[in-house]
Amino acid sequence: MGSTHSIIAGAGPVVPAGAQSRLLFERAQRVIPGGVNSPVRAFGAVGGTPPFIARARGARLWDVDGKEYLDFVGSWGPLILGHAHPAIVEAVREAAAAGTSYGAPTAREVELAELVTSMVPSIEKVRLVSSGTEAAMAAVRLARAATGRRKLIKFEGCYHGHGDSFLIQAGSGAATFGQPSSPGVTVGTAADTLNARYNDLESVGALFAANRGDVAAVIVEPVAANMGTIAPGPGFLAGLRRLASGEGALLIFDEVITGFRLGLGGAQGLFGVVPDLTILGKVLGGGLPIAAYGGPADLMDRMAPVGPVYQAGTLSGNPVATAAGLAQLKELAADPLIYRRLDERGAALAAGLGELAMAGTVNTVTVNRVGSLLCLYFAPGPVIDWESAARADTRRFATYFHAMLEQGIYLPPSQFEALFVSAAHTEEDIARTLGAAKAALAAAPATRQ
Ligand code: KE4
Repeated sequence: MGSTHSIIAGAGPVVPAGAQSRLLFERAQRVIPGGVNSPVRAFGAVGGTPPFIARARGARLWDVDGKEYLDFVGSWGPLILGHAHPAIVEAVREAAAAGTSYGAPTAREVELAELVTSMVPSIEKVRLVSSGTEAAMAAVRLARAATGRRKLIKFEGCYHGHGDSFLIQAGSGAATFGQPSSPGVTVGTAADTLNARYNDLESVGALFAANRGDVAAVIVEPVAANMGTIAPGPGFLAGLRRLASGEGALLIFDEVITGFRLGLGGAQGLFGVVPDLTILGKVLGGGLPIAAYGGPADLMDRMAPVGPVYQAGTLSGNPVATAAGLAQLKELAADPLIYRRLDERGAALAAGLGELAMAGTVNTVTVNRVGSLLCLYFAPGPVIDWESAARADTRRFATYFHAMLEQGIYLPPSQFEALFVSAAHTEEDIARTLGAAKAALAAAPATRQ
C-alpha cells in the first residue's frame, strides 16, 4: 500500500504555489486514470497541474497550497448560491446525523419531488437519480419505449453525460479532448444516434425526413452550455417543438445546467417552450449527487414499478443529497431578486469582457451570455453552433486561462465549457476579474491569421 499523507490545507504556511498540488497529482496519477475522476479536471486542454482544492466558501476556493481563487466553475454549475452556504451545510449536517442512506422511501424525497413539480409545470411526476448521465439515459429509454422507435436526434457539441447514445459528436470533455465520439460505443448504438446542427432547424427536418417514423426523440440543451454558451436562436426551440410533435417524436430538454439556473422554471420557463420530458441536475442537488427526469404523469408512469420501463439506483433520492437540494431550492425560491442579481452579475462580466475584447487590435474574441452562464471564445463571432465554436483558438485560450489562474481567477479549464456566476460573486469580484482579464488578454494576443 502506498504511504498515506494527510494534507490539511490552509493550516500551515503558504508553500510555493503548486507544490502540494503537484505532489498530489503525481500520487493521484498512480492510482486514478489521469489523476482525476472526471477528465476535464485534469487540465488536459490547457496544460499544467490542476490545483487540488482543500476548501471553499462563497465565491472562493483555496487549494492545498493555500492559494485563494475566485471560482467561476462552481463545481460545473451546482453551486449557484456559492460554496458552503450555511443553509445547505446545516441541512446536510442534520440529515447525515440521522443516517446517510436507507435504500427506502423518505419524506424528503416526496418534498423535493413536490417542489420540482411546483416549479416546473411540465413535470407532473419526477424520478430522482444520482447523475445527469443516468437521468438522460433513462429519459431516452422512456422515449424509445413510449414511441416504439429507435433513433435519437441530438446536436453536435451538446453533451448529455457519458451514456453510449450520447457520445457521438458530444460536447464538454468529449469535445475538449477532440474525441467527440468515444471508442467503445458500438456501431449499432452509434447508428441510432443522429446529429443535427444547433440552431439549424433545416438540419433537424432533414434527419426526420430521412428517418421517417423511426425517431423516438429529439434531445437538446435549450441553452447549449457544453460548447461554451450558445443561446437558442429566435424560433429554434419552438421549431423543435413543432417538428417533434408533427413527427410523433418526443422533445427532451436537457436542463441539467439550465434548470433552476436561468430561473425557477429553467430554460423552458424563460423561453416558453414546453418539452415532453425534462432532465435536471446540478443546482437541484445543491452540490450533492442528485439529478432527475420528469414529465407528464401518463408518460412517467411507464417507469417501473408502475410500468415496464426499468431504471433503478442504490442511492437515488439519497436523504443527505435531498436535504442539500431542498435547502438550495428553498433559498432560491425565497429570494425573488436572486435571478435578477445573477443576471446583472453575468451581464456586467460579459459586457466588461466584451469591451476588453473590442479594445484588442483584432476582433477575434466573442462573448456569449445567457443569464449567469457565459463564455469568452477566442473565435470570430457569431458563435451559434459547434462549427463556429470549434473555430476557437484553443492555444490562445490556454494562455489566457493560465494568466487568469495565476491572478487567482479559476475558470473552467476548457474553451468548450461555460463559466458560472454565482449569487456569492460581488460587484467587486466582477471588477477584480475584469482587471485580471485585461492582463490575461494582453498575455494571449491574437496571432496574425
Ligand atoms: P453528470 O453525469 O456529469 O452529472 O451530468 C451529465 C450532463 C448532462 N447534461 C448536461 C447538459 C451536462 O452539462 C452534463 C454534465 N456537465 C459537465 C460539464 N459541462 C460535467 C463536468 C464533468 O464532466 O466533469
